[in-house]
Amino acid sequence: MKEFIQKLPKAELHLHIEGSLEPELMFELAKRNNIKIPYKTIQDIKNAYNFTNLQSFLDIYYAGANVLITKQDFYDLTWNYILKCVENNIIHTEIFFDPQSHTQRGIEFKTVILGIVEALNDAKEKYGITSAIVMCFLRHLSQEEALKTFDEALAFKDYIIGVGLDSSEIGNPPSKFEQVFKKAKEQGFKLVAHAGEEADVSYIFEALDLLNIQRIDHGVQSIKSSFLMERLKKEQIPLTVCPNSNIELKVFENYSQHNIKELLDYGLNVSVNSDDPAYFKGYLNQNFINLWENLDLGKEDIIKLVKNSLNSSFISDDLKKEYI
Ligand code: ES4
Ligand code: ZN
Repeated sequence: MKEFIQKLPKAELHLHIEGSLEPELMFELAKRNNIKIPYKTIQDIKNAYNFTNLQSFLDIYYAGANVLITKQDFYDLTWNYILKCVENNIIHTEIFFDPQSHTQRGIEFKTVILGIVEALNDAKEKYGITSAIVMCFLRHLSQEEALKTFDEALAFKDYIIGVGLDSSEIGNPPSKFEQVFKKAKEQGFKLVAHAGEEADVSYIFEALDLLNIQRIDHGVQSIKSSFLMERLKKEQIPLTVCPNSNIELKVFENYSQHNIKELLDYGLNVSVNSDDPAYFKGYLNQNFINLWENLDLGKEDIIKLVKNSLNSSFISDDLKKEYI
């Protein structure tokens, strides 16, 4: 089965590029840029990755991102993830980045985006991997700050396919960002948002009805509303589920408690994604393997999950036909 999973050509739709920063590269960049990090060894870093909820992870994730300074750093970060795509047989990836976690530290927007874009161009050229970039707004910050970031992004519009919403969910509902999502829609951006990762289903309803999103990131709390489940099924709204993330952040106690199989069996459009693989013990294949080992998943289920991700991607219909 491991070989079967490995060999399937896959897409990834929910991956924070800053969450692919491996401890080894964090150490190297800290040294290169003369940045102090609170760890003496790579093992120290790994020991710190012991989370109790989303916020306990985010604190460490934002601290880790402080080592990213130059365009080359963002290139190296992205290139290392591309090498993992090759290992995992990921043929198409749609990556999130958090510009505000960098611009807030005085790093220019263009430094971040151009480093990422250059690596993704090389990925296409060297490995034929296709990709897209989705810019996320940090929901713990204000809508005003999101609007400012949006205006800054317009100069790089051609590189950004869509906008998303991430960071601390509870207490920061989608309704806080109605205006900026409306603007993004008017400008032709695709829309996604993290919703129902930890917070209740009202966040998912708001994301759908107030922000008009086309995909829900996580969405595993949907199961608590049969009304919502019916709607998600009927409209085939994609849910980009991240099993390792949900276990590491204690959304579910263990893999056998994860509800992805129930969502799939109900007829929802769910896919498997790695979220922040450097922090959550593994890349895409490992997510599938963990599900396979703990849930009653057949080969058909795995194929369906992979097809869902290719189908729900923002690639052109022509490319979709080629891939599926
Ligand atoms: C994230 Cl797992 C998760 N949830 C919300 N925001 C995030 N940013 C990076 N990883
Ligand atoms: Zn995420």
